[in-house]
Amino acid sequence: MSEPELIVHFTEADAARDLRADARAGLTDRPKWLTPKWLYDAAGSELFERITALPEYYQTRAEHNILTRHAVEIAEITGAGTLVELGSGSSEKTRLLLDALRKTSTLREFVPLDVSESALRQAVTAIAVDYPELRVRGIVGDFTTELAAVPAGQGRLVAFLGGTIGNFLPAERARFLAAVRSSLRPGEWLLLGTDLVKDPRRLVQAYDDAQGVTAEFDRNVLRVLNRELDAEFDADAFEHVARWNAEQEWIEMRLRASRAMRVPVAGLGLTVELERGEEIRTEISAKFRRERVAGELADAGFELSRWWLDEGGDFALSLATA
Ligand code: AVJ
Repeated sequence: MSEPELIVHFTEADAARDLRADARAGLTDRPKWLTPKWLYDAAGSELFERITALPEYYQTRAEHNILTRHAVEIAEITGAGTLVELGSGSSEKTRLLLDALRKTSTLREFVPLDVSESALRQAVTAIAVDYPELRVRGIVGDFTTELAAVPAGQGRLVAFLGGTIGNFLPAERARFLAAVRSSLRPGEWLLLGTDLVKDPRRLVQAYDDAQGVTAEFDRNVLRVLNRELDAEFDADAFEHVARWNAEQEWIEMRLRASRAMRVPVAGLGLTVELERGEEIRTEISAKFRRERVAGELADAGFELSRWWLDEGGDFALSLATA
């Protein structure tokens, strides 16, 4: 086994600076908002892992179902020498792809990119043990800005799974896809996971589960602000709200103040005032139709080559070529 490498493009100091800028922008805006990126500290990542096992949250299982059935086909079509995974987290689903690419024996290198250095360190070590023939190069970075750091490989397949692209606003999504495209050479590949538009009741349940795990995940962002910015949010005084925005076709998570409050945020030198019932938007999670995915990929300079659904028809994987 060759030792896994870790390239740090994004340090704790960078994260702290970005969090401050985001929190200041969002908490002084009307309506107030926070960026979903900050939901994933150690506690938040653990809560998200629990979400993926909830009966209401079908996305992870659905994407797993697609990969189980089509990973070999993906390997055969792309013949990728380098697998790049954006926002890889624990890289669990990646193993399905790695196994398939290993079978077709084209794969030489795995490059996971994630903001969380600790998650990446664990993932990279585990993968290097189980796939000793691979060169493993983890990049600690923000996948919205750090794509240029992805090394030129031998025929790259960039995987952006889990439906995370849904967390971008439409303009951010367009910018992101264009950046991915410009980091690739013609003939290289993008594998993109997107959740699909469906019965709003199922969508709302997926983001407001009966056990309240998603509510805790949502409220955890306030605990992150308390710890990182010396804020004094009483997280339990916020109610978790999941709402379907039919016009935009996205789910919104919000935290609703159950009483009026003035919250000191010492690290930003400001006090956040909330009215009773006022909401802070903490996430959007866009849901897609095939035409939209194909159109947005085309706008970014990709051509949609394959479109696969899980057996329930809930989730899609797109394979597109640059
Ligand atoms: C990890 C971004 C795909 O948007 O469904 C889960 C995060 N939020 N429950 C999603 C999430 C609430 C999730 N992604």
